[in-house]
Amino acid sequence: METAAKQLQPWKGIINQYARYLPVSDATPVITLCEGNTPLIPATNFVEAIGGKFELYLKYEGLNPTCSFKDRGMTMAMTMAKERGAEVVICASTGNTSASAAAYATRANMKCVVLLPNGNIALGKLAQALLYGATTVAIEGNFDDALRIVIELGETGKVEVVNSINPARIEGQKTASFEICDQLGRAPDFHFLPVGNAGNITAYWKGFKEYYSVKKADRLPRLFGFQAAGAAPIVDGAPVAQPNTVATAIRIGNPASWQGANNALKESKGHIAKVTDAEILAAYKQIAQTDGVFVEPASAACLAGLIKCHQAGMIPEGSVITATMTGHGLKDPDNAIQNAGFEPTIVEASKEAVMKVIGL
Ligand code: AN7
Repeated sequence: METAAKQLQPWKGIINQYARYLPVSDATPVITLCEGNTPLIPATNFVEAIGGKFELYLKYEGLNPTCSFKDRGMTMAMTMAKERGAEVVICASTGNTSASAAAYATRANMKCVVLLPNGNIALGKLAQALLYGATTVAIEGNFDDALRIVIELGETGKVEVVNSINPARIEGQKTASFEICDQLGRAPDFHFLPVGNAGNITAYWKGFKEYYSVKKADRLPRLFGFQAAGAAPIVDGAPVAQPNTVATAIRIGNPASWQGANNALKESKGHIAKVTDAEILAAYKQIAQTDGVFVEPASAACLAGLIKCHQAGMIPEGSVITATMTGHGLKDPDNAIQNAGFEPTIVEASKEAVMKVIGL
């Protein structure tokens, strides 16, 4: 049916935009919330503040429909699930995957079950899963426990797993690399991103390689990934039994796409390192207060990493760097309020009282 929206809105989501690079056909029932097309924001003040002589662009994935990069993978996973006739989807999540799965399942008229680590989910993400109407199960364990249970449930054949072990997720998420190249008019020299379950670093590398192979990009970037110090299995070379970090999104001790991350790092001559919670929170505050970009702590992990790499002299002058800001800062209002360094000043409701407080 010809609809008014066809005229009004040129961007119809990542599957429509990049169909030729995705495993879809004209008959595929696309489940979309018009995700993707997120801005690539120059972070000039941040670069100046850290004394950098390079260009930094933030791929602000917090502006996706459920406010994280997960929507790129979820439009594909849910579309494939629908095409196969699935009725129930399930995922384990540190929060963002569950928010995205819940929203896309609703659009697909599918039932959605999400398993969350009890007490370790940012408030906004929990609010999303509940409001979109997912069956929300908080397990007394961590993300790794939840993912193990989800994989076991998937083996029953009664539910469709939409975690990034589902290859459709990686296919969707690789479109962020395409967009970066399209927006920059070239590929970056370095791409920085946080690493948790390692699906995204796997997907970005796949995307950059595919775009390079069809000559849509002129070079291959080096991928630089960062884990939180208390949840750094890939850096440490062994699973972490009790992962812990203020960046709950990446509180993961046994990443499902470990091999994919290793590949990306090796093939791109990349680098993976860990950053402390203090470094994450400092970068989190800095990018908000220098450039007005509000991200969640996990996203800031890669900026903390960039600061360290710059200080270690690892970034050549004139480099073009992109970094994925994986999730919106409003996902985690508790951390924002605790770490802003500012509090509202309460005064009586008069002009004089306000003038006194603001120093006029
Ligand atoms: C904001 O939602 O794993 O390395 O269950 O939410 O691809 O796992 C979230 C991961 C980075 C890490 N930043 O990406 C989940 C989940 C944010 C995230 C990551 C996540 P991956």
